Amino acid sequence: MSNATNNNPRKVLITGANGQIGQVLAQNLRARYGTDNVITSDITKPKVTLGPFVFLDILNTMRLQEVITDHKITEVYHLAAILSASGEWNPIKTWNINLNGLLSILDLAKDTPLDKVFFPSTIAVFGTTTPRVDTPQDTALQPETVYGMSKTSGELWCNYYHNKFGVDVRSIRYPGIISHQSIPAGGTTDYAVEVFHEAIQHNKYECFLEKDTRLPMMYIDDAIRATIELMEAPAEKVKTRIGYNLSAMSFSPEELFTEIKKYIPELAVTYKPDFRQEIASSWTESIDDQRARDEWQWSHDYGLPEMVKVMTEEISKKYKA
Ligand code: AKB
Repeated sequence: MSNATNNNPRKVLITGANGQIGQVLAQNLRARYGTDNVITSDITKPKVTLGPFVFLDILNTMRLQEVITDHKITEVYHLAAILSASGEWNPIKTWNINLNGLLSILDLAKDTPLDKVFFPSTIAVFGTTTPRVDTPQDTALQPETVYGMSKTSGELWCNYYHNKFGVDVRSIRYPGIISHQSIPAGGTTDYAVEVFHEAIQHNKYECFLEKDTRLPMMYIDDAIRATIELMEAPAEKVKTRIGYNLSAMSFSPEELFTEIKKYIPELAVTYKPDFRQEIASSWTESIDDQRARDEWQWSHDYGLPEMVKVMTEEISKKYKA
């Protein structure tokens, strides 16, 4: 990724910025485009504010319009969403937040200076009718969670607004994201972050998935770099306006715990699968991301051993401090 450009006219808004991806994305975009050119927003104030922040409930369309016009926003990273596990507790609210917020943003992008939108999609768009191994870019999308349904529909709306109104909207199907900066909540892949905290603090972990459930995963630095590289790619390279498949590593809980035990041999794991097992079993286990590699030269840096090393180091530092 090249360095930040000077005289950058970009003015970025991140919605749902308090979440796992938003916090790290904001930090990276601020380093590239300047602190004041990146406005974070959410429904609650973050514990630490490192730049401009506004309160924004994504369902309040008037407020959204006000923020976008008052701050002369040119790009929105629309991260506000309810994830797969939480979504099942409140399906209609999840549908409204995940889809209606996106529709308001796409519609504003039609006729305001807002000219670029990022929509995070997910491996949750896949379902049991999708090929499980090396899942192709163009494939069956019959998700079984409301989160997956909202993201699949969101992808189609992005494609529609691009084709019909020329909105420059770009999207990635994120695998499970593994990060040390925050503890994610509400997702099915969260176990892969939780285990580091439990292992380092207590030498034990009770896993809510079966030991052999393999899922696609990605380290946060790869996810952030992919997002920025896609958003900065010349428009003519971005030929796909539904979510790009993106891949870095795939592992099962057992494979992850074996790698962690190289650093924490005392780690004792038990398995107690809950409702999230059914969600995980409906997703695919590895992803073919050749399209992203061909079109905008995506490539990942972190595999399982590199990710476990950096996660163990970073989370250990946190607890020592
Ligand atoms: C979740 O588990 O819901 C998310 C995702 C894969 O989109 N991490």
